[in-house]
Amino acid sequence: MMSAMVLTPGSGVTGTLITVAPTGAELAKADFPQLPTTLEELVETAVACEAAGAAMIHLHIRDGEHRPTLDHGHLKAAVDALREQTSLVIQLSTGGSVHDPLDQRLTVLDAEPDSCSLTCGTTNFGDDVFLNPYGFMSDLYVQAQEREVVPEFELFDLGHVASLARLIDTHGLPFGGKVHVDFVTGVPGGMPGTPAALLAGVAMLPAEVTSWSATGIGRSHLPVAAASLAAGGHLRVGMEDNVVYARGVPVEHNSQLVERAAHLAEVMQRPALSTAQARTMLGVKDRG
Ligand code: KMH
Ligand code: ZN
Repeated sequence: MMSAMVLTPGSGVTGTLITVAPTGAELAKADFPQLPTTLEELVETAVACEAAGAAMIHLHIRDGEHRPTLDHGHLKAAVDALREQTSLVIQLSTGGSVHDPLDQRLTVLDAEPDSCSLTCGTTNFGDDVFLNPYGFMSDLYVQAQEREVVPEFELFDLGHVASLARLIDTHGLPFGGKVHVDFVTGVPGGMPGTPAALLAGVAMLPAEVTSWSATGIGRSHLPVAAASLAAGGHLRVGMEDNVVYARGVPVEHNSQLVERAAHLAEVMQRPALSTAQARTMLGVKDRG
């Protein structure tokens, strides 16, 4: 059956980029044994999620005790394994956990990912503070340009949109010439996970932005996904953001969330982008 295509504003690309964020840095393996924390589990998850429609993976890495780590060996092993076993765009988190020092967060680029997250401001994060002073953002922006890594700008609040504009004005476009952002909504302390808040952020985006996606934490996961699709945005899903599939039904595997996102995108006549289409849309370097 032929499906009508809807043009995503600014990108010139049809379809929906689905990013999976399978692990995060906050949940404990002891509480969520189904959370992929070992390299083997990550690879299995990535393969299943690519088959279900994901084109990018947002990665936080855990150590042998399932604790968040920025250790280079662990990061590089994950990047290499996923590059070998999948064609997903590999995005490493530079946000890490709220306990990671800023200088160590910059070293994430040494693992040569395709993409890195770059959060555009400090955020209250529950009872913690997720620190992103302007100097850190600026250093990360320039180092990503130099390393030819495509940043994904994580926007937790409307002020972050203004800081993104300042970064672009100061340093020019990121590597690849595209500007892709992701609204992370519903974090306690950040912008609420509501369509109204999301649309306020979208309305503020600087003209240089070529594509945007959104995720909603917890119970805002589905409403924000629906609002994003309706407004021409892309989707991020995964256990980093949401561990409840439906009322009373826990997520058992990240691929369930990707499958549902792909279904929603299909219904909205914007089917999941392939990894090749995602690479073009994001301006990712061909790392062979
Ligand atoms: N874990 C959060 C403190 C990112 O990956 O860049 C930060 C975070 C954002 O998840
Ligand atoms: Zn993250």
